[in-house]
Amino acid sequence: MFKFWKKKPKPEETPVPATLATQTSLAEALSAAADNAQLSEIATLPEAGAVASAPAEFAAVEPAAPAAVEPVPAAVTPPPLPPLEEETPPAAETSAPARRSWRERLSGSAFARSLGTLFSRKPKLDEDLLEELETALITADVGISASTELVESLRKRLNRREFADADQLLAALRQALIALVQPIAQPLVMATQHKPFVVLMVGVNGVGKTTTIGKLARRYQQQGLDVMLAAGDTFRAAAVEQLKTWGERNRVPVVSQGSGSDAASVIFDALQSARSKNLDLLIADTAGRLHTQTGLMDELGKIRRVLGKIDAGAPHEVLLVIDGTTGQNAINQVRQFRAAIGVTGLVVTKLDGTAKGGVIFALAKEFGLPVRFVGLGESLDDLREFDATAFVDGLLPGAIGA
Ligand SMILES: Nc1nc2c(ncn2[C@@H]2O[C@H](COP(=O)(O)OP(=O)(O)OP(=O)(O)O)[C@@H](O)[C@H]2O)c(=O)[nH]1
Ligand SMILES: [Mg+2]
Repeated sequence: MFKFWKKKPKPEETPVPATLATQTSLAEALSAAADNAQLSEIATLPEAGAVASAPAEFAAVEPAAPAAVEPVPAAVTPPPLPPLEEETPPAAETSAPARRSWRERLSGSAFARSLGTLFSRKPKLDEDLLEELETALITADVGISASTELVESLRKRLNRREFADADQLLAALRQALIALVQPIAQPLVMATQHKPFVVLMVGVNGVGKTTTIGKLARRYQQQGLDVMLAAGDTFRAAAVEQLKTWGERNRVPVVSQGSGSDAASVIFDALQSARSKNLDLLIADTAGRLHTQTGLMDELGKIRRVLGKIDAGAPHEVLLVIDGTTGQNAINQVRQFRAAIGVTGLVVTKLDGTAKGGVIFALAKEFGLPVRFVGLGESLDDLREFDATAFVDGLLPGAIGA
């Protein structure tokens, strides 16, 4: 067993040397994993036949040594799913289960409210309107650079008398906003040659990583994929339990070790297990972390190095989860996580509620990173693939006076 996996080094005193993990041979790493696997707990499904009679049993603990694991046949049909219970379903949602529109979800944002107010008073086409518009965009987190650029291009067109009325200016703003975010509306495509496809969720504390994992697990399972989760947030015991609950709810196996164990080790074990079972998708949770927590940020690099011993391309997707209410700090978060592990896609959560709504435009302007999903609420249906047109139309008034 590897000591460096078990011991959490204090970064200030004993930083993990960058070469430590890479010096380990594959054979050593695998035997270490077999060792670690004894310590890992895999909450998994009962046998298919037992599912109907005992749907809530997830207590089976199974050694993860590959030889002892029966591979899941590729064509296996997932067992029928129980009705999904939301963690804390808001009263309105329990009585109105219908999928809500983007506009319903986004209408409370500062973006939608201020633009709605601005255009509802049938404004005159003049410099005052452009200035108010610029202020509204900046205040709604669109960011100074993107807001200035948007308004400048409208100003040029206004001066060329391209707009007969405010309706036409609004239509031009809509087109410009869509054009800004259309390039980043790129859904997550899982290349089938990666089996399992490994998704690593990262982000600062409380942004919605674990909740999003639960929703993604359910989504992909419904698409017929065999999914496994790795409880890589070993920082808090409650985090492991939270993920296990999602696993039980979705009937998806969850690989975990005790809290305080090494995150890289847990995720390594999970990848080995998912591989031996021929599963399609492994989604790994991680603890929330700030860039100031050097040890935790370094841990991300270690996770990548260790996974690379099994599959050089893993993780195939690093999803940075951003809380949509964060404002311009989102820009710093992307910079920091990019530097620590590399980020291939974003999930922007909590765009409902108190989010100002504009942060995705700022992110698009600054980085151009794909936004895979957005969270428009706490229910399962509220995790949507990012749709540029639906998003912009949800934020803007439908027409002047609307
Ligand atoms: N309104 C709203 N709430 C959300 C959304 N996504 C997540 N949440 C809530 O955000 C809270 C935090 O979610 P978690 O999934 O625990 O966040 P986390 O990033 O895993 O947190 P840590 O593990 O502590 O870093 C929970 O109450 C979620 O229900 C969303 O799109 N909209
Ligand atoms: Mg979490």
